[in-house]
Amino acid sequence: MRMDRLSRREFLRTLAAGTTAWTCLGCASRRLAARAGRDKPNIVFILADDLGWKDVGFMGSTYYETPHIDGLAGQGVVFTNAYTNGPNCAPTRASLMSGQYTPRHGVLTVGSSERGRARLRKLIPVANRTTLDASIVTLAEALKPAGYVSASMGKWHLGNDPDLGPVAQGFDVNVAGYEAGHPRSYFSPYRNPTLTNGPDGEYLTDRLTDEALKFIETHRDRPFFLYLPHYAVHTPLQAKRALIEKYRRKPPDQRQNNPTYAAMVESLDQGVGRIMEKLDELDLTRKTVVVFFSDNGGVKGITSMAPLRGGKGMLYEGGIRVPLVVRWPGVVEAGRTCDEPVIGVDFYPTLLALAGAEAPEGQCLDGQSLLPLLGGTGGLSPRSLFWHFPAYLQGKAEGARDEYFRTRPAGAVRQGRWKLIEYFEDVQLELYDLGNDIGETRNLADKLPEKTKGLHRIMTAWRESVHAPMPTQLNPKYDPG
Ligand SMILES: [Ca+2]
Repeated sequence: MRMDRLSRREFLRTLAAGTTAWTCLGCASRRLAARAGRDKPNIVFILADDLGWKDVGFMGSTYYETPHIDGLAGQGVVFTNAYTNGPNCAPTRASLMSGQYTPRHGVLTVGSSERGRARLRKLIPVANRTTLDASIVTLAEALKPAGYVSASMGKWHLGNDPDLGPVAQGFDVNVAGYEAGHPRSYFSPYRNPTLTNGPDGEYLTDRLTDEALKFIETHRDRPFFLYLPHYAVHTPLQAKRALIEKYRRKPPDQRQNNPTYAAMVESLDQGVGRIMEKLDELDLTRKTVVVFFSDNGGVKGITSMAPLRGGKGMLYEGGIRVPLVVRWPGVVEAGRTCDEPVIGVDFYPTLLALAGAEAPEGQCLDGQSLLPLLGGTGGLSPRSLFWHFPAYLQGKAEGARDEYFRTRPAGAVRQGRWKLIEYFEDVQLELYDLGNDIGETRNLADKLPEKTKGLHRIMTAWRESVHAPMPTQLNPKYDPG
């Protein structure tokens, strides 16, 4: 099915209009909508864990080798300003599944919000939810009425079945997903309650790929949604020996130079390659939308996001800006780059729109459909992007404000080229011009007070609109001396 440019646009408009709106469309569009209904695209959503903005070849890494992911990038559109909803794992996943900013579902951080030494925490942080409420209509639940069979294969991190795991939340199949945020072992025996062990020494990333290929084979004749949240490349750093040896022999980059981590990245890349190959083999490539994304920035000390500041756990760009590719042959023009800022919650409306699925009634969705950007037919409505992280994360990290915490309770807003970060302990504001200073090296808050105030007002109003909980109580144990 090769679409010329005009019919491609028409096709996208039809999808964007949704299945209920066809009566107002012309005959040609109605035919296209009918075809869209019959030929709903499959969705393969590959989510890497802790993979940093520059941890793939197409984003500039010269040490890690990711030829398959780079190939995918060359066949799709690369988003250079793609953000996760949280600077760590669970918040981003809860936002992907719900389509909502973190204050709405309450998964604000991983585990306890009270990390680090009590005497150094000035505020009592906001209590965290560690599970996604069952009442939320997840992406899998929303796609089901449109005829999609779905699987979650890998890290879930939002609760356990039978009440809050992937199956409880609408997936037909769950492999390896439960409450844990990292594997006990990357090698079988896995000691994972939702994954049977393979032969001793089997590698988890390979196994998840095997399971994904089986799922694709089985459901080749109907629309499927494969959510593939790899455990890789989260710690523990464990990789296949031969690959580690390969990178030990390779001259390291000044900043990216961990052979085990590099080997983990390569295994992830091989998995992506095998999925692409399977789609080709089954003649599904043109019928399948493939998304490649990460859940937060890379971990400082293991990898480098330079020139971005900071890493996982921080609201600086290194913590929340990640690689993103979307491939959809016939709709997305190959080899394009898009600089428009996009964020995790955009996937929910995007995937619903391309599947012709209805948005759940009464569930506020915070993102925008990316279909106009994917098809190159238009832009998004003007908006700001927001982050809310009213929690403490311990650990020294380059780019942090002090040596005890990766982050103290904070919020951030991005509007166009501007980004404002607020640290809640002392209403400390930092303003950055990302257009000129992608590394967030020059705080312009004092130099541009009007811009700073304006963005702060926008962020405050947003917090009120989503009922974002703020830490306001002083910690009686606080004793910085
Ligand atoms: Ca993560």
